[in-house]
Amino acid sequence: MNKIALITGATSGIGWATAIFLAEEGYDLIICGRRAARLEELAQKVKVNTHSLVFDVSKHQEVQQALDTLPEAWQKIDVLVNNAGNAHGLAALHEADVADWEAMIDINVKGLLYVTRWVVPKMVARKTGHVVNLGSVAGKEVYPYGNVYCASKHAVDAINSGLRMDLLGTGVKVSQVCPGLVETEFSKIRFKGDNARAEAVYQGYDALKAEDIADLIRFIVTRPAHVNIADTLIFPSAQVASTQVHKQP
Ligand code: 8X3
Repeated sequence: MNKIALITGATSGIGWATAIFLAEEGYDLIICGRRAARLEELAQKVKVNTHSLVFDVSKHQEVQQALDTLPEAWQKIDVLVNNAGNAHGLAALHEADVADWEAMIDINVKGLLYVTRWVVPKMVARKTGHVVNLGSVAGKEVYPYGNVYCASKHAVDAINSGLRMDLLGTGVKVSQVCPGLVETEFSKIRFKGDNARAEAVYQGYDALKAEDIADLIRFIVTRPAHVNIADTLIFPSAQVASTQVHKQP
């Protein structure tokens, strides 16, 4: 049996591209998300064995129940890519929608924890494994109106470091990928379908593509056993910080 990678949020963007790149590396894939039809489409596209799990990462019971259905052979997960996550809204904290906060904390933080809590004990038992967490530049700095999204990604940053410390000596590696501006569904979700506003985020420069991040994840998981890329920050060349982007008119 090939090595196995489990990818959350595999229905689009970075998760989708990572599934394709890890399949190219010969990984069998457990692809997870809420949209069954998209997982089906992805399963058809890759040339490796796949197992699709449809669940909402923010619901602890759903996460556990879905993962518990994995056949024994599929439970030997070598790589966990904690990719599921999004921004909801961009607003001053005192004016923001509480439901947006709930979504970001539940998905970006608690969802990542739920999946990790299920997968990592099995990695520890096998003395091998690699967790790759999708952080963000928003986990390294704060930008105006980003408040709770930035807090959720700062939490991922802390969880990433804490998990690496807790797993010292177990044979399980922990890495973080922190992208800047990547052109995916990210802004469409943040701006709740206001596509003109979402598209404007990526205009006037060459934004990163989902494949650029997937390529970095592929690099990270294909290093030799003695090498752990603990953390990475990846920007488009036209960006140097969350609020500093060189745009052509
Ligand atoms: C995505 C980066 O700057 O759009 O996490 O929030 S940013």
